[in-house]
Parts: sequence; structure tokens; C-alpha cells
Amino acid sequence: MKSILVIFTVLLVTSFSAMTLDVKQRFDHLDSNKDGYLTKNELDAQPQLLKQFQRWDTDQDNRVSLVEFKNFLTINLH
Ligand SMILES: [Ca+2]
Ligand SMILES: [Ca+2]
Repeated sequence: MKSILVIFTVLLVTSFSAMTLDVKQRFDHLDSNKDGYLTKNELDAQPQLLKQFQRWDTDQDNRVSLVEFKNFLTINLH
């Protein structure tokens, strides 16, 4: 019984970190100048993402941080 719980926990942690890594990779891919923020310029080539910009930018500083990006994706995945 205990081993099942351990396996379950390991699976949960693994899938969670895999998802986090995936989000980071997508973010880095979009962040073309690698300053750690996505700006409207960087999303110019992705109109479908640009449309979401205002919703992503929760503190409205006109740039999307990794945290904002992650929050948005996490909210929309559940
Ligand atoms: Ca950037
Ligand atoms: Ca922001």
C-alpha cells in the first residue's frame, strides 16, 4: 500500500515538473531577446497569442513575465 503511494507521488511530481519545464521552454522560445519578459513586439508573429496579451499581463506593465505566462496557462488547463 505504501509503495503505491510512493509511486503515485513520484508520478505526480514528475508530471508536474515536466509541465513546468514545457511552459518555461515555450516562454523562452517566445522571449526572443531573452530578457525574461514577453512584449507585444515578440508576439507580433503570433497574432493568436497577441490577442491574449491583455489577459496575460495581469499587473498591466505591458510585458508578460514567466509567472504571468505560467498562471495563464495553468488557469486555462484546469
Ligand atoms: Ca523579451
Ligand atoms: Ca506584466
